[in-house]
Amino acid sequence: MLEEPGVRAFRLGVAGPVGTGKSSLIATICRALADELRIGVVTNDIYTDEDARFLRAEGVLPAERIRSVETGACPHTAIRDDVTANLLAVEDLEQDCAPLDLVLVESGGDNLTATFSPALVDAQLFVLDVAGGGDVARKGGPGIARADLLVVNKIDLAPHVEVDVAGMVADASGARDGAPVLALSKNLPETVVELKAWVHWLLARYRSGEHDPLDPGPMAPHFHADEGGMEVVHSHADDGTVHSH
Ligand SMILES: Nc1nc2c(ncn2[C@@H]2O[C@H](COP(=O)(O)OP(=O)(O)OP(=O)(O)O)[C@@H](O)[C@H]2O)c(=O)[nH]1
Ligand SMILES: [Mg+2]
Repeated sequence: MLEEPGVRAFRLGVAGPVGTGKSSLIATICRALADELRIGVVTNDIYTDEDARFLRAEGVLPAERIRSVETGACPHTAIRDDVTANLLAVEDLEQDCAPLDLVLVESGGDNLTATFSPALVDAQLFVLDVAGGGDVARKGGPGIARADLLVVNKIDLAPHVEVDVAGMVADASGARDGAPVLALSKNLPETVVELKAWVHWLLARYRSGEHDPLDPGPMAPHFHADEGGMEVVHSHADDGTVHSH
């Protein structure tokens, strides 16, 4: 539990394309850790509160610890560009249900470019699905490359969709300079144990001050009218991206 009452919770974002298993993963974390940590959840849906209703129906947490934000726009807007609605939801949740150890924020399902701003979460995981194809991990993007953890999810389905999980994990590790990749299935308890261990590890690092929130991007290719045209390539050294001007 919290070392000091009143300290804000560790905030962990869960992003990834539509249907990759974000809500199920959150339900899995809640089930696995409910006896050890006080957890709250904020879900984001574009037009509904479907994900919050799913989690309440799963009975993984007291209903008042599950809040929803209806974004009404591109999912990444609410987790990256203007995080106000989410930040208010997280802060209200932390206040109403204090003390919480962990708040999970689910992004609306988006494409490969969606990542959380560090203004909203302390760390983030990005979820891919083997059923999306073994090549996806190689295609890269800010979440795949720089999220704190990349999850290759639904590995129980791999034989049915002819995906080589070990190959997909190796591709993902290659795209991440060796940063952690977890092959997960909610139906394979040994993988859930690994997910649980990762959350504990990161929470311990956060509490001891060793964890630095990272902004994974994205920095989309763009041009500036007053710069030297399309041939100029420069690097944003602070976030590691390189792009053309
Ligand atoms: N076989 C299998 N199915 C899974 C697993 N995880 C999730 N699913 C299924 O995948 C579907 C989508 O899961 P969700 O958790 O709703 O996915 P999501 O990413 O939250 O979806 P959106 O919020 O709509 O983007 C559901 O039918 C889940 O039951 C898994 O590990 N194995
Ligand atoms: Mg969901």
